Amino acid sequence: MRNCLITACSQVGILAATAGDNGLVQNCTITYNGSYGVEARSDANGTITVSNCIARPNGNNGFYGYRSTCNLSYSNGSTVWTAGNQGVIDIDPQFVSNTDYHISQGSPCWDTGNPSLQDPDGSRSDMGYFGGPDCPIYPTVFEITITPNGSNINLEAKARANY
Ligand SMILES: [Ca+2]
Repeated sequence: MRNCLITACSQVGILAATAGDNGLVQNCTITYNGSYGVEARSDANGTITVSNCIARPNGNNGFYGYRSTCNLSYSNGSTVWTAGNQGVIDIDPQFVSNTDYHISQGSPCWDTGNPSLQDPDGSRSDMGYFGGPDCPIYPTVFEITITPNGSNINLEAKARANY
């Protein structure tokens, strides 16, 4: 699971509860859910590898490993029984707003993701949905030219990548 936004779930944002659940969760923003952000609790010792994620605020801890391994790195959220924990912080990610999950300039998630991953601009990866090599890139239109052409019009738009 890469570059997903998981928000407003009534319970856990991402739950690994089936025996043998294994997987990767990378560059996800998991926020405003009713319970844990990411919970690994299968009974068969699965391993969920979580990197470059933001899991706060949520109704319970950001990352929770229980009877299964939550191998965590370069992420932002509170932890219970997680493994690894390199580069993990628990600080306000400074979203643009409660409904816009871009991180603000100066956010502790800016350029603090896994140093082996880059953002599309070549910088060190950011944590969260808008970071990492697979982040969504939206065009921001900054110029529109409309030119009459007989009974039609020609429309030209210039845009830059925005992520
Ligand atoms: Ca970056």
